Amino acid sequence: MSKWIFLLAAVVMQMAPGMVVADDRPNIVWIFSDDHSYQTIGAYGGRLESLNPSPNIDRLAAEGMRFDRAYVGNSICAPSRATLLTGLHSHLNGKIDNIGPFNHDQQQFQKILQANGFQTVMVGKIHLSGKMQGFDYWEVLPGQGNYYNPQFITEEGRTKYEGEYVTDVITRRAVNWLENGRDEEKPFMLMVHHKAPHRNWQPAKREMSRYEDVEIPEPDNLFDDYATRGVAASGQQMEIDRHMNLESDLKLGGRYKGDPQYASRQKWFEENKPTGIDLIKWKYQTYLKDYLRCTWSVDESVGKILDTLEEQGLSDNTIVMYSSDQGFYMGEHGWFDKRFMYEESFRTPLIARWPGKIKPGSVNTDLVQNIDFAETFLDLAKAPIPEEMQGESLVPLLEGKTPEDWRDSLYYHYYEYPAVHSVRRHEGVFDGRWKLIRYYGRNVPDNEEWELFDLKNDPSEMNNLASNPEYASRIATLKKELSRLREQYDVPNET
Ligand SMILES: [Ca+2]
Repeated sequence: MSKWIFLLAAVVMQMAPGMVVADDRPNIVWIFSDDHSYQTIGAYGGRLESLNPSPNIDRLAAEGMRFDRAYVGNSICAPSRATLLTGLHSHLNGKIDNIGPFNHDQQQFQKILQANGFQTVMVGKIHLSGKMQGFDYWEVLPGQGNYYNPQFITEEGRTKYEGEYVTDVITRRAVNWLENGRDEEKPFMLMVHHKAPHRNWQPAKREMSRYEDVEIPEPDNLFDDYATRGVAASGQQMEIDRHMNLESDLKLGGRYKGDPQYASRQKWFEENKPTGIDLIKWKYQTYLKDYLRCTWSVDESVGKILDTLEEQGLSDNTIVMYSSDQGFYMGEHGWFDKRFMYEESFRTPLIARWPGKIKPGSVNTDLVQNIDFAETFLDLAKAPIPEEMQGESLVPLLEGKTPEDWRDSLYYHYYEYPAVHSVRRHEGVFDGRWKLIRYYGRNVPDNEEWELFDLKNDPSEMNNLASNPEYASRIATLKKELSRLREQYDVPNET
């Protein structure tokens, strides 16, 4: 008997710390798009649902869980990706804006997954210059990448895919890895990161007639006048009216002159010459259609990946998650782009399917944030979670068992100013109903300006209540909560 115990002990001692014996751990497929708004995903409902814009993502939601209160900590591309990998808010992972470098040497969840027996793969857009670490295989776009004839960087160098559309290439490379690249002895983490539908919203040529004769519903606040709100809302540069460019955004004239993909648009515009309100409405329609054509290809990609998992016999033991690096304005407040703490860009889609674990068709309304993703992946892999990571694992939520002490507020902080789109620096707190935002620094009156919104009665955030004395105690409570969050997340005092 004691001999058996000795043998067992010897086996255990030879295993690496944290290593799990029999692999009952799920594979993870993480599909991540760039600037994909929840408003353009059918499963989220809303004014665009009737267009049926995302049948495959909707299928994922029907078979899994939809998170209705998933948010980011800093609504802009590269910082959101840095948070995804590190599980840290921007001020601690160092990537506060799109401009500064990302320190790849720091701790990232994929390094821990790899050390714990997972195969780790990244295909697509990461928008963090420098060599990826912790991936067995990576193939990424340089910077923003190109929609057509895209180049990809790997450990070995660059490859250009002539005559191809970026979403198709990313899908095919991911499918190819699932079919031919796997080590069947190991669970895997496959990250499929789309460039689409990032500005300037260039669709696959085959999609140009989609939505051609459709009138896209407008948001009620397409003609927002920014009354009641502070200088940041009126001083931004992301209006469809004043800042959306006819050539680079809407593909009229200049480099698009004579391009057959946009010939009928060009012809219509020359014949009709819309101005004033008509021009804004035309820009809105054209922008939304190009965007939805891009997201259609992303949705097709989701379908192909789900089909491949099924064909490979992997569906049952794979959790598939879909999200975006942040939300986006689809004409709400008259805008395109992101950056603000207002709902459309602060919120992001999050959908997960995990057969046998997630109840099909379920909806979660807990406050979750992109600081939670890294810890979720580690928890799924039964790998150790570093103390420093700032989120919480979503695994209990996926299993329908939200902990009693789950967070009841979120911290947000946007830094990139002065910069493109001119959105002032701001931070804030959101408790699921009340949102308090503090704009500060350059080009903010008296260096500080506050906004308060009641999302229950004002879901479009049109009515800033910050200067209304009736809400003084509400503001005091939220300011206290903001200070508490700053302390909890180690936000430096100078910001
Ligand atoms: Ca983005």
